[in-house]
Amino acid sequence: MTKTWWKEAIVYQIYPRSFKDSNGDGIGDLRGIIEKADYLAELGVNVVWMSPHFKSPNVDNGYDVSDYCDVMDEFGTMADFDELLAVLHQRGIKLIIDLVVNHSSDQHKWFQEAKKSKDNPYRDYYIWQKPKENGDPPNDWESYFSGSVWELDEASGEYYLHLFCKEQPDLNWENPQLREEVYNLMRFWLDKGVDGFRMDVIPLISKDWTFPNYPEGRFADLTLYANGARVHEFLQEMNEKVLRQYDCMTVGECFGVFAHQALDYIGEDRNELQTIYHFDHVGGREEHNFEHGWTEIPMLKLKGIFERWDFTIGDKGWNTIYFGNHDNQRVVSRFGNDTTFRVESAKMLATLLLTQRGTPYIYQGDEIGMTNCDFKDISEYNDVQVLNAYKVLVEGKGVSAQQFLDNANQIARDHARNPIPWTNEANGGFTSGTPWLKVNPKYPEINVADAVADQDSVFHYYHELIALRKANEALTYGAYCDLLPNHAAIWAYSRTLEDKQFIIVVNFYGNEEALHLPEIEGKTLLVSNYATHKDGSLQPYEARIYGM
Ligand code: TEU
Ligand code: CA
Repeated sequence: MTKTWWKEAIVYQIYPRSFKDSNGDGIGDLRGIIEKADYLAELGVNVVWMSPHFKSPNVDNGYDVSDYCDVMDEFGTMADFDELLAVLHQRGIKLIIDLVVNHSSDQHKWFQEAKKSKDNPYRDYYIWQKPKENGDPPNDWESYFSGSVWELDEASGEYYLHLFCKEQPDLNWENPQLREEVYNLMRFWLDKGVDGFRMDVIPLISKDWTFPNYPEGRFADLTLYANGARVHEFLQEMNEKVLRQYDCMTVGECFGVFAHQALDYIGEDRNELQTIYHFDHVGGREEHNFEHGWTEIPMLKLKGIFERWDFTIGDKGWNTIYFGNHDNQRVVSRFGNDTTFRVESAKMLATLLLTQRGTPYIYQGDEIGMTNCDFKDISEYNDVQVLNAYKVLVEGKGVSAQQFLDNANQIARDHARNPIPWTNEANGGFTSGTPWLKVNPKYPEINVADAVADQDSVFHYYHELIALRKANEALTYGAYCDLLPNHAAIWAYSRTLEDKQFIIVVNFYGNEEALHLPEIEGKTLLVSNYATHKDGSLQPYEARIYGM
């Protein structure tokens, strides 16, 4: 297997709106990230993925782009961006940015033009369909953000497609001119020196132009939009015309791509993307919605998913490891225990994140063990996903408001978007003004300054593991082997490269567990989230890393 920097990457995801506000308007910005560049260097990460920083009316917080080659007003200027890139590069940190080209904002010049008339040159940049005879939309598809995917444009009498909200019209990738526009904007950023792209919902760019209704039994199965007939042709073209010309990293957000399809995107012989990330362990809409809530995934199933992806990709491609991002709840609240064992379980999850085969992604705030926030009322949320769902389910369908709020308080994306508490001062030191989204009220006890000051904190554990991974190729490239595949509470595996081996053992739950693992005999305990250990058992959420 070839060794490359992006396989050795330890990625830190920044959601700029929530990271650090530098000018008191309550919104995180690029200068705020510049202020904290030393913090990122201290943590030890070597790649930052920054969520969208482009001009946007912010219906979906930047995932609705109105100018791909300019900076969002609230975030600063192009000069700030250039400085941020330089400041990161000076610290040995590469920067990958978001590429959101399944859809644009309805405020983008292209869409504004497209709406003007059916023969406007930009009309075909989007996806228009005539109504059915009775005036209904072309089919029964549902949007990721509730309601039909079709919005009627009164002036022309045609519907346009939007898989997300109506302010995010889908772009028409069948149009070669649109594709050239995308390649040009990619070159614009690459020529500035950015180191690659995280590609938003990239498997959705090729549509089924027959626009069939959902097949029987799969109503509102949103994975059906993925892997369209021409997606690989488009990605190969993008690779040939742009990506191949640069030493850059790509990671596709691959909702609707299952393990058996992964190598079609990332196989080293495919010339498409380098890496993708899947949703198997974070759930689709069936397991995870505002009406019925959320089903916890048993660890046995969880490690099965990781094993399957590792095995399927093998040495023909490269995997991605993550437990959370800006679209999910906080990892310690979701997979760990955010009350009694917050610190222990956050460290246990860090252990799993940073010792598997595949590029790990740390989501901002997880390195200090941030928890979900307590959202009490619909007015406390900002995310269009939860607000739209409230309208459709509570105001439209009669779902009880309390039931909705209980579910939202577990799964809403805003849990990951609460501002980072930098200190124990007012608003966690995130802003001197009024934060755009509530600061988690736990900031007096969970904040960066305290975590950095405390040698036993989650922060220092992340720091230690990052350093260990960087110093040991076996933790990056070593083969993964599950040592207790049938154990329902203990996740234990080896990572082996030539004559180097690490054994990782974690107790995923809060009960003490008996441990029989001959593989650790005679090995040295290198890292653990507990100061003292018992021979034949693991304490709640205990994690250990053994080496030679
Ligand atoms: O996410 C796509 C996506 O599938 C999620 O919005 C999904 O619906 C959600 O995780 C389920 O809870 C990407 C971005 O990451 C997201 O922030 C954007 O809102 C979305 O695309 C549209 O651009
Ligand atoms: Ca600001």
